[in-house]
Amino acid sequence: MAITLPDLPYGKDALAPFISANTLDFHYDKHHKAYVDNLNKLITGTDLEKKSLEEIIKIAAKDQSKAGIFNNAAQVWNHSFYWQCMKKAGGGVPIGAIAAKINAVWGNYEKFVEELKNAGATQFGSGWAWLVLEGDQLKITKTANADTPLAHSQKALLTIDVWEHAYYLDYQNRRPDYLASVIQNLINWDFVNANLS
Ligand code: MN3
Repeated sequence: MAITLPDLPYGKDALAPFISANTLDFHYDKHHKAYVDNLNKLITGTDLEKKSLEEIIKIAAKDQSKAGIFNNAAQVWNHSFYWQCMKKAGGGVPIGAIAAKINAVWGNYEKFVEELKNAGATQFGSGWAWLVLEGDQLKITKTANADTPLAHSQKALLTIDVWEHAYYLDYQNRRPDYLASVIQNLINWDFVNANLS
């Protein structure tokens, strides 16, 4: 069972002008695909070959000798999840069950946005900003490089990729502008609500 590159849930130009088709050409076709190809090379002929992606991540997270496998597997999962966290004409104030939960934890949407932006902006170097469930507790977190909530017994609800390859073609060094733009214009709250239930 080879790991496969899932289709993007929208066309390459669906997220423009906030994330350009040019960025998706590189980010999905080159970066995401490379993680899939690298992972398949690393697991072919090993006992991980028949495992699911989630199982591979959890096994490799506990074994330092499998760091390369973990990095590629987690990046495959994180990217597949990230694409689904966005949609054309998304973003803005949340709807559904997540809205009440966000208000219960942060008081209001504006404070939540501030914390989420801060997590992404202060992740030193490459990584990810997340909204996760830890038990019943809603949390904003950040992870470095390929690290993923799956490796920490957390349920991912939402992520924003803050590796430079996610925004450099569109925003150059202005990571905070990219974060603000994704939050305001692209977050797929239906997907977040589906993850919550
Ligand atoms: Mn990326």
